[in-house]
Amino acid sequence: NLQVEVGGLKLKNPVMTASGTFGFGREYGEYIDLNQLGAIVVKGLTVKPKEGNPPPRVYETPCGMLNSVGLQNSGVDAFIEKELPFLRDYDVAVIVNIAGETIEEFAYMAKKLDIDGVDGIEINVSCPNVKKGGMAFGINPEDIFNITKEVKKVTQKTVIVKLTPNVGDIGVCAKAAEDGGADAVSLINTIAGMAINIDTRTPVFKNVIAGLSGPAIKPIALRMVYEAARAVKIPVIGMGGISSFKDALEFMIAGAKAVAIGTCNFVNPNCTIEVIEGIKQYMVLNNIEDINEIIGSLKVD
Ligand code: ORO
Repeated sequence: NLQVEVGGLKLKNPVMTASGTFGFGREYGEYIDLNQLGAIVVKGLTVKPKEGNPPPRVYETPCGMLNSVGLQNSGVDAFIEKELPFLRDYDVAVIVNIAGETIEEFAYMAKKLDIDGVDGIEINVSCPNVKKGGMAFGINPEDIFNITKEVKKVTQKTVIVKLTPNVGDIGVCAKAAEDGGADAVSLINTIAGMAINIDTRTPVFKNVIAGLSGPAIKPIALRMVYEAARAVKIPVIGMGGISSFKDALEFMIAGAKAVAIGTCNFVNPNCTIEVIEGIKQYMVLNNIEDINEIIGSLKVD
């Protein structure tokens, strides 16, 4: 059995896409069978259409990627009108990532999205690229608590809170989400990083700070997922540099009930499918009948 339940949401398997790396599934639908995914987490939405940050928006490092997209998207209404009908044609859970600038905006979008075809809401309190300096609501446990509470009031959907790693104690942030009524937490969003052009001695990104993702952040993400899973009773969705089924299993053993694949989608569009297949083979080889046996099974003396 590959089925897992994440905060009331039954997923056919624990592998989902990470917000912002999979668009709304259209492009990837040409390469892979979207029906095979545990869930699709769509690109972050804002109340109004957003142009995003000036270029460059991405920059490759030897072991990861920096991004400063700035939440470019066409807004929540365009999503409901144009993208959701496409996703509804598939038998896959749809989780909608929302990024408000105020508590009211989060609640406004969550209420609008309390409709058929949306299975879950992911509250994005962790985008590093909107305010200069890379700060987000997610660095303040009180903000996490309040936003979660207001969103929970207006939606029947599974509410997931996406946490930022740019904090001292991730357990406290995960607990704030749980106390606010979250059904699950997901982590990590990108780690604040930067790059400099040595010829011009200027920052590569206009905002100076950008979000680091990919293999470079995996050990940090794994440690934070482990800490968060110990701090809360609600399910944890683990992500950060997962590029193989082995990476995914590490996160699950550390306590993640599900995992999300982000940056690897850019490198290998078939990555999610390969991870699902790899987990299946691992289970057969190790006589594991139920994936849930693996979750949080880390042996620590
Ligand atoms: N980039 C990230 O790394 N995380 C987010 O949540 C959003 C963005 C972006 O749109 O720039």
